[in-house]
Amino acid sequence: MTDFTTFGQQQRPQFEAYLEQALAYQLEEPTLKKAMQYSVMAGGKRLRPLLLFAVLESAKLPIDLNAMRVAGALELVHSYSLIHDDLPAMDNDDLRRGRPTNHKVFGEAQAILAGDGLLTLAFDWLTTTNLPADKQVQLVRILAQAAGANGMVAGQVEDIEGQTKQLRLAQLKQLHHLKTGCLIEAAVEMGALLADLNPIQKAALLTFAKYYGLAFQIQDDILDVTSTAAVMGKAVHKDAIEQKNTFPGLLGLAGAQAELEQTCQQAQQALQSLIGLDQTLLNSFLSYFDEQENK
Ligand code: GRG
Repeated sequence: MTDFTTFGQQQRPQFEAYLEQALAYQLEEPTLKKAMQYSVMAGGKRLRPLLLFAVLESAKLPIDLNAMRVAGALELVHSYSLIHDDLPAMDNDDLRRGRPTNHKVFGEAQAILAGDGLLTLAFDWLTTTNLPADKQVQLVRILAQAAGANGMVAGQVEDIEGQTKQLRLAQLKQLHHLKTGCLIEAAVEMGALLADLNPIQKAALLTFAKYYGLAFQIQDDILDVTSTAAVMGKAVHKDAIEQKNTFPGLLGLAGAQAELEQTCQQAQQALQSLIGLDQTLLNSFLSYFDEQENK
C-alpha cells in the first residue's frame, strides 16, 4: 500500500488531466471559461479528491471515471469557495495558490460569476456519471448539505460574525467544522457511498474525517503564525492583524500544537475501529501534518 505522498503524486496528474479536459469540453462563454479554469487549474493539493480516492483504494476498488467526476465536483465546490472567500467583501486576499486571486485578474464581478459557475457545475457533474440514479441523488444531497446553508456557507457567516467577538474553543471548533470540516467529511462520505461501505465502516470513516478536518484547520492557523507567504502561496500573519479567532490566539502556539497532536491521535483512533478496509493509506494522510510542521 502506498503512502499519502506517493498516492498524491500518482493520482494528481490523471485527476488534473480529467479536470482540464472536462472544463475545456463543457464550458462555452470565453470569459467565464477562462476565469473558472484559472482557479481550478491553479494547482492546490487536491486533498478532498485524494481523500475520496483513498477510501476507494482502501476498499480495493478502482478509481474509475465515475470517481473522477464525483471528486471533480468536490474540487469545483472547493475552488468556488476559495474564489468567493478571497473577494474584498470576504477575506480580501490578493494571493492564492501562489498566484493573484481570481478577482485580481478578472475583476470582482467576473470572480463572483466564476464561483457561481463552479458551484452549479459541480451538481451537473454529480448527475452526469454512469452511477445508478439513487446514488447520484445521494451524492447531490451529501454535497449540497456540506456546502450549503447548514454547512460551509454557515461557517463563513460565523467566521465573519466571529471577527467582532471573542469565541470560546468549542465555538471556534464548531465554526471550522462548518467552514472547512463539512466538505472534508463529504469527501469521505461520498467515497463510502461509491464503495458501498456498511454503516459501521461509514461511521468510523466520518469520525476520522471529523478529526482530520479539525486538524487541518488548526494546522492552517498555526502556519499563519509560523510560515511565510512564499511557502504558503497566500498571505500570512493576517489572522493576528485582523484579530481573528484562531487556535494559537486562544491556546497559544504550543497549546495549538498540542491540540493538533491530540486531534491527529483521535483521527488515528477512529481508523483503528475501521474493520474490513486497509487503514494504511488513510492513516498516512496524517503525515501531511508532520510535513507542514517544517514549513
Ligand atoms: C465563500 C461560502 C464561502 C465559503 C468559504 C473554505 C472557505 C469557506 C474559506 C477558505 C478559508 C481558508 C483559507 C480556510 C483554511 C482552510 C482551508 C480550507 C484552506 C484551503 O484549502 P486547501 O489547503 O487549499 O486544501 P488548496 O489550495 O491546497 O486546494
